[in-house]
Amino acid sequence: MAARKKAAGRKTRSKKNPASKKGTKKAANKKPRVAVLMGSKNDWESMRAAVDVLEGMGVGCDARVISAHRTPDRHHAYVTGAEAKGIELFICGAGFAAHLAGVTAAITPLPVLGVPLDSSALDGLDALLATVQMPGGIPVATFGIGKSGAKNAGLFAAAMLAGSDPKVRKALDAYRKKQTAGVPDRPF
Ligand code: AIR
Repeated sequence: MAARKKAAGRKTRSKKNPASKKGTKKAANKKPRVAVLMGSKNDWESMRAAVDVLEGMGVGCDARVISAHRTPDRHHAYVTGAEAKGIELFICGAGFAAHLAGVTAAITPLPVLGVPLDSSALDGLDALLATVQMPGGIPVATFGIGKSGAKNAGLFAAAMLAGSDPKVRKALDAYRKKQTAGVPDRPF
């Protein structure tokens, strides 16, 4: 809820691609391989963590505000047309009754990574259960609640792409190395 207040006060980004401004320019310049969908522009504060990680590794993202509930036609048109445009996987973040990842997985054979967001009075527990509890047959790989879940979804997406892309593999190895080097021996 603190996050919600923060989100309410910040500037919004381009409706078409919230990643199109400063700090996330590379994502807009590269041919997108990962679609990062979110149910509301207010989710960007969390979901940009996925975009930041991926574009930091040179992977283009297409960040979109698409709601399974509020914009079902936009959702269907985008998801069904994504593979033809070069999208290889989806990261979907939503709060409340978060059906975005599940409904996306229902209409695409591409892998769907789900991020439950803590935008409701239940702090994301509702979104976690809605995202993770998919009926057998339509999988959604579900991550932790909120920004850290979005970051891990980005890293997981990079790991998936790294299997067939040596450049992404190299970037992922470098990311890990830097992270390890940044952990101090002592807390003071
Ligand atoms: N949401 C939007 N459409 C369907 C869902 N589940 C989610 C958004 C956001 C929350 O509802 O993902 O986290 C509240 O959206 P808003 O726009 O009211 O802030």
